[in-house]
Amino acid sequence: MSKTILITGASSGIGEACARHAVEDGHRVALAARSRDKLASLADELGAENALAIGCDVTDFSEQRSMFEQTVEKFGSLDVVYANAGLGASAKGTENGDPENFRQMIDVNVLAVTLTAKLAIPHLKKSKGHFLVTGSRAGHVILDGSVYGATKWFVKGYAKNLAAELAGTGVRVTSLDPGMVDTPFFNEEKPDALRPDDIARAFIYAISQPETVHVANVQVYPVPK
Ligand code: NJP
Repeated sequence: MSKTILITGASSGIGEACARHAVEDGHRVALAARSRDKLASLADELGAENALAIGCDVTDFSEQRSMFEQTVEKFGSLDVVYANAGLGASAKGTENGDPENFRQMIDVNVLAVTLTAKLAIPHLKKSKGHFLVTGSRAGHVILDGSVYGATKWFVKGYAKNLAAELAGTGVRVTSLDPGMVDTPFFNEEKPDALRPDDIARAFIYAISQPETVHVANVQVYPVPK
């Protein structure tokens, strides 16, 4: 069945790859991020009937509200919402970390995810839809002093709490937890890392299950060396 899918952080990396795979699979996508130019050229490539570019800073609740309004106005309904926007640490650990970077990570990786979920719920209850969020391997392991890692521990716990709140509504919640992926998230290339397409296949797997199947968590890691 063709679905309407809203993806935050769709201007590069994992979100962009998920959007491409979704359209290849016959779905329609609303693409959200701050980089309007990148979104516009991706939407162009995917076709105006399949894709809508929406400039949105996810830390701003009113911009997110407008993102949902624009999506439903164009496509009529909303089946899948993927809270994928996120950013990493500018330095390792807490002692050497930059307080402004701590604030940005918490705003985007934690607060914005809760805002996306809050706004998604009424739409997803109507469609018996699916909420996904990008966690991380960093939310499963101890990384010395890592504020980034702790934001992803939040994501792991929050996805479970949200699934519990939505039990009985037909809405499913999935946290999608990658290991290292070669994306602009890093300032240098990561040849041994996963590719964004590897995560996009997991995304498609999660949203393609029958209504009776809840994929609660998908962990996708590079094969250990
Ligand atoms: O990184 P990147 P990934 N408002 O930098 C957007 C997690 N993860 O695809 O606003 C709206 O290519 C930004 O768009 P823009 C990671 O924590 C990654 O790797 O235009 N959007 C861009 O589209 C994150 O949750 C790895 O700058 C905002 C996107 O976020 C997710 O994967 C491993 C925004 C980031 O794309 C996608 O990251 C792992 C804002 N305020 C988890 N701020 C990995 N790469 O190894 C940022 O375990 N964005």
